[in-house]
Amino acid sequence: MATDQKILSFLFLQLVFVLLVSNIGNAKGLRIGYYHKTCPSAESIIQKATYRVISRAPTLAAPLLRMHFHDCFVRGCDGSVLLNSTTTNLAERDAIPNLSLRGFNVIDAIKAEVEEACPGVVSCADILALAARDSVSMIHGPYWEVPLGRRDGRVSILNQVFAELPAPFANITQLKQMFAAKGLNLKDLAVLSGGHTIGTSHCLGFVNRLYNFTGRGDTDPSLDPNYIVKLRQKCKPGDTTTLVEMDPGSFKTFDEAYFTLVAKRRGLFQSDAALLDDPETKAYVILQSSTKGSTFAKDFAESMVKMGRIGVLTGNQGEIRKHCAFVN
Ligand code: HEM
Ligand SMILES: *[C@@H]1O[C@H](CO)[C@@H](O)[C@H](O)[C@H]1NC(C)=O
Ligand SMILES: *[C@@H]1O[C@H](CO)[C@@H](O)[C@H](O)[C@H]1NC(C)=O
Ligand SMILES: *[C@@H]1O[C@H](CO)[C@@H](O)[C@H](O)[C@H]1NC(C)=O
Ligand SMILES: CC(=O)N[C@H]1CO[C@H](CO)[C@@H](O)[C@@H]1O
Repeated sequence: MATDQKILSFLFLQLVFVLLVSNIGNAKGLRIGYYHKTCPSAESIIQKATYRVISRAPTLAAPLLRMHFHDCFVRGCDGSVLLNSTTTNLAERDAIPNLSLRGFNVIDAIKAEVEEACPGVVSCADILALAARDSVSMIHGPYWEVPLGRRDGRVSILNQVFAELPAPFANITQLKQMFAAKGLNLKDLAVLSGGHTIGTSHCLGFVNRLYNFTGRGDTDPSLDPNYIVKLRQKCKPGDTTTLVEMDPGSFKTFDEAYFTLVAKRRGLFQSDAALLDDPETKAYVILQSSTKGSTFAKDFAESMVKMGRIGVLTGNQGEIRKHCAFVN
C-alpha cells in the first residue's frame, strides 16, 4: 500500500515535471528555429532585406520596432497591425496613434521576397518580430534569438487600439496595469520604454506639457524647465506635424542614453517621466543611467522575447497570410 502510494506520487511528480519542462521549452508553441525545415532561408532573407533597408534609411529602424510593439499589445503579436482597413472595417493602423506608424511597405516587400522562396509558410507576425530584431541589432542594439511559429490573425479593429495601447499621457498606475494585462512586469516596463532611445515623436504627444498643462497656463513640473525652453522652440501650441528626436543627438543609435535623459527629467512623454514615480522603475532608470547601461542590452533582449509571446496564435489558429495587408 505504502509502495503503491510512493509509485503514484512519483508518477505524479514526473508528470508535473514533464508538463513544466514542455511548457518552458515550448511556451505558447513558439520555438527558435521554427522554419529550419519548412523554409530554411526565411531568417536570412528577412535579415538581408532589413539590412538593405536600414543601411539606406537608418531612421526606419525605429518605426519597425514600434510596429512590433503595437502589434503585440493589440490582440497579441498576430500581424493585425499590418492589415488594411476594408469597406466594412476600420483597422488598427487607421487609429490616431498610427499617425507615425511607418514601414508597412517595408514589411510588405520583405513578405513578397519570403513568399517567393517559400509560399504560404512564414507568417507576417513572425516577419515583423524578426525585422524589429534585425533593425535594432543593426543600429548597435542587442541581438536575440526570436522564438517563431506565430500565425496571422484575421481581425483588426480600430477601436481596440485605444483600450490596449498606453497613451503618452499615461501615469505610472495606468502603465503598470496595461503592461500587467499583457503579462509584463515593472522591469519590462522600464526596459521596454528604453525603446525610446531611438526615433522621433510628433509634438502632439507632449506639447501639453509645455504650455497649458493643467489649464492654468502652467507647465509640467516633472519636466526639466531648461528642456521646456528648448522644446518650446520646436513645438508651438497646436503643432501636429513637427517631428522631434526623442533622444536628441543619438536618435539613430540604440544606446542607453534614454535612461540618462529620463533621470535628468528630460523624458519626452509623461509616460517616460512616470518611470520615476515607482521605486522599482526609478531604480532601474538610475542604475542604467549611472552605469552606462550595464545590463540594458541583455534586459532589452529578454523583455522583447517576452513581449513577442503576448497573445500569439499557434498551431492551426489563424492563418499564414499571403499578403500582410490582407486576410487570405
Ligand atoms: C510605455 C508605453 C509607451 C508609450 C505611451 C509610447 C508612446 C509613444 C509615442 C506617443 C510615440 C511617438 C509617436 C509619434 O508621434 O510619432 C512613440 C514612439 C516610439 N515608440 Fe513608444 N511608447 C511606449 C512604449 C514603447 C515600447 C515598448 C517600444 C518598443 C520596445 C516603443 C518604441 C517606440 C519607438 C521606436 C518610437 C519611435 C518611432 C518613430 O521614430 O517613428 N515604445 N511611442
Ligand atoms: C493599404 O492602405 C494604404 C492607405 O490606407 C495604402 O496606401 C496601401 O497601398 C494599402 N496597401 C495595399 C497593399 O494595398
Ligand atoms: C492615473 O490616472 C488615472 C486616470 O486618469 C487616475 O484615476 C489616477 O488617479 C492616476 N493615478 C496617479 C497615481 O496619478
Ligand atoms: C489654458 O486652458 C484653459 C482651460 O482649458 C483655457 O481656459 C485657457 O484659455 C488656456 N490658456 C491658454 C494660454 O491657452
Ligand atoms: C499610415 C496610415 O495608415 N495612416 C492613417 C492613420 O489614420 C488616419 C485616420 O485616423 C488615416 O487617414 C491615415 O491614412
